[in-house]
Amino acid sequence: MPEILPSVCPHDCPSTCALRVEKLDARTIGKVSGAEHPYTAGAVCAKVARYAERVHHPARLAYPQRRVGGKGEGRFERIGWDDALDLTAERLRAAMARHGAESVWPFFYAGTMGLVQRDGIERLRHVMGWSRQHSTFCSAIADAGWLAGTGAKHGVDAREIHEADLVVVWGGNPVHTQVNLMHHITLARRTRGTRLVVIDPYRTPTAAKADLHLMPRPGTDAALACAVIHVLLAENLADRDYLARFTDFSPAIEAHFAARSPQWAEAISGVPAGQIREFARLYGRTPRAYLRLGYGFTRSRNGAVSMHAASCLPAVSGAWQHPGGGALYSQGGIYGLDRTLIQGLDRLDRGVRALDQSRIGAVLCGDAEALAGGPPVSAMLIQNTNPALVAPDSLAVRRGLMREDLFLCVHEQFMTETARYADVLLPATTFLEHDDLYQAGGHTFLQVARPVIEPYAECWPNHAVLAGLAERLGADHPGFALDTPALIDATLAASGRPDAATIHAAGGLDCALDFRAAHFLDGFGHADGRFRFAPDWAALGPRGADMPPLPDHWAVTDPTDREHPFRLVTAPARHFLNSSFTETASAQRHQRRPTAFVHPDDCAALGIADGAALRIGNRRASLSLHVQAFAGVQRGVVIVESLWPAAAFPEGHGINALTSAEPAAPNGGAVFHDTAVWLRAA
Ligand SMILES: Nc1nc2c(c(=O)[nH]1)N[C@H]1C(S)=C(S)[C@@H](COP(=O)(O)OP(=O)(O)OC[C@H]3O[C@@H](n4cnc5c(=O)[nH]c(N)nc54)[C@H](O)[C@@H]3O)O[C@H]1N2
Ligand SMILES: Nc1nc2c(c(=O)[nH]1)N[C@H]1C(S)=C(S)[C@@H](COP(=O)(O)OP(=O)(O)OC[C@H]3O[C@@H](n4cnc5c(=O)[nH]c(N)nc54)[C@H](O)[C@@H]3O)O[C@H]1N2
Ligand code: SF4
Ligand SMILES: [Mo]
Repeated sequence: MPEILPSVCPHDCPSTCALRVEKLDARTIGKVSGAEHPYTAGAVCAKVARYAERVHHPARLAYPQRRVGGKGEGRFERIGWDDALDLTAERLRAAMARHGAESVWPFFYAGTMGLVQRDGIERLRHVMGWSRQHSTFCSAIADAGWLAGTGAKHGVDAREIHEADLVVVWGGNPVHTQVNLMHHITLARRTRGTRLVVIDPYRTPTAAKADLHLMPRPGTDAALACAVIHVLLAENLADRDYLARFTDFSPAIEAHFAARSPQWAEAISGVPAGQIREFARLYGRTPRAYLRLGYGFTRSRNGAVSMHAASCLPAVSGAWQHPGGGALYSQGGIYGLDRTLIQGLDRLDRGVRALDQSRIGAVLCGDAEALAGGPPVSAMLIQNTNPALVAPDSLAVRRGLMREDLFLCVHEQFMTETARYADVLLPATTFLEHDDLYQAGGHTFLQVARPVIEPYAECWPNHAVLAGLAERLGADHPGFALDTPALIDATLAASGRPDAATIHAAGGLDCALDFRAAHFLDGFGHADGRFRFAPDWAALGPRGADMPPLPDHWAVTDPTDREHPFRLVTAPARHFLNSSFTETASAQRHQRRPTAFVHPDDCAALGIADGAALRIGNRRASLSLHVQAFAGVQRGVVIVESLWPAAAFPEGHGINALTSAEPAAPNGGAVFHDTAVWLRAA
């Protein structure tokens, strides 16, 4: 019998699954499955069930390397760890000597969600005074939109789905992106007859399972939400007492919604007025209505307005008061961890410039505004992200990475699009080979994971690389002197939580808020305790001033015109996780080839046969892929499930060559699902 060890999935996914890993020997795993944990409930996605394929992949980076070919060519020679870290430290010091500390820009994202391995790079940054990162790839827009109304980043426990009579999945596709949520919804439907409504511009596998699927044009969700509220108010389905006690509702706000009818919303969203009314009545007549708000509908220039508008629904109906009623976007705000030691917050200087990670192309290409008027970025250290593929306006990113005067150190598990541009390339462990501490967005558990197997070849964890550089750079901070388990224990102690061994032995620590707090029954997160229909957008970011004062359709999305008649949505593919897993043969087999879902009538109008070659493009770039005639989408909308590697396209660049790096309001954020394009037969 192989040994079975516990672990935690580190990937960038709200589920943060509690895992059971079959250990075959000191260096080898077998199957991965879901642990008996209240949220994971024994289920994991197919990608991670097959993790042996990724962790034991022959293309794993095995040892440090130094570039010998031209930038981006991908030719390297093997070197030792000492040489690699010496060389990196020397080049970082040289950049600082030439242009100052702000010319070094450490860059990271959530390839691992472990707090030590993901966020430790912040400690080195702050101690050295290097440029800060404004993290905007994923949640900046959604966070602002959610906080605008509720004022606090938490919501109703997903376990309450079992007490709900209606679940609304708005702008999320859990069958692809968060399989455990689907598991709980399916159980509730079976045991309680819970109904499911999905709001998504295409018939995703989640939408295909729904009792009702509303299929708006991308970027029109606020109009839809306003019309739903219009019906609730007009048909006596609003909870007037709740509105008066818990919100800033007023006659002026009522008049605003009275002018936003289902017919008005139909003209904007393409969702039939009758369907909007049907949904509003179902929602308004179901006290136990659970709204699960995804990220997808916020990846637009008006995404924060859409998120806020949708979050107004339970404030109008009063669903927050009932078991199984209310909303969840993320539980990210409940953990209350003291991150000082991990992130070196005691050394944070807010006077140091912060550069927007989604504008990495403009930053590296020397755009003065993107550089906040400061020096050029001339050295980078990248961990846990693949910006050459995943950042918007990716051709600009690649132009920037080609700069001969830029020093780039990439710490990675695989030879990604970004790794190919490295001057120094370092091999990273996976979560199965290092310790970490995890919190979750989709559930409420803090979890600790220990290594299951020994590090592969010469791979190092992120923490070790940072400590090695800190030593060479003379960066002094207690966090570098501790090993990862000690860093976790010190963080837990500073946060008033039990130690790592206790949490590990218990299979996690439930940090759920009690019913009243989770349902905001003691008030919302704002000073006056009220939900806000009229947000203070300006307080949420520098681009808040021009935003609509009340929920409304805000027509700032990439406009279609005669040359660009289609709206492109680049929704996540089931078998890829951002740019991860694209290296595995099984994922490639399942996803087949880059495909555009296009309405059959649009295919006919364009003279493109189902399965034919297709080109998609705009002013930034064009790409070749294949078409699939697909009736589950409005005319004028095209879906390309992502993120295929650049090499999957004959042009050698990925889908983000088409997306814009224009920052969303109010606080920045990438607008991945907001792109006007043309389609042509290839
Ligand atoms: N298999 C897989 N799982 C993943 C990921 C992955 O790439 N692959 N990525 C992970 C990450 S980093 C994240 S942040 C989460 C994201 O997971 P989700 O919260 O599910 O968000 P998205 O996947 O961006 O988009 C979800 C849905 O939103 C829809 N959508 C796009 N535009 C609009 C719109 O204007 N209105 C409405 N109503 N819907 C819209 C898309 O069509 C898509 O079906 O998933 C995580 N899980
Ligand atoms: N067109 C389009 N673009 C998108 C999106 C979309 O929906 N459409 N989604 C966006 C979203 S929501 C996100 S979050 C971003 C995410 O995009 P990325 O930040 O690139 O995220 P991942 O692909 O999850 O992980 C990046 C890398 O982290 C590495 N990694 C994992 N663990 C470790 C570790 O412990 N140490 C080190 N050194 N490396 C590690 C992996 O090998 C992987 O190559 O993509 C965004 N880009
Ligand atoms: S569903 Fe998400 S958290 Fe769970 S195993 Fe898959 S990627 Fe990891
Ligand atoms: Mo994300």
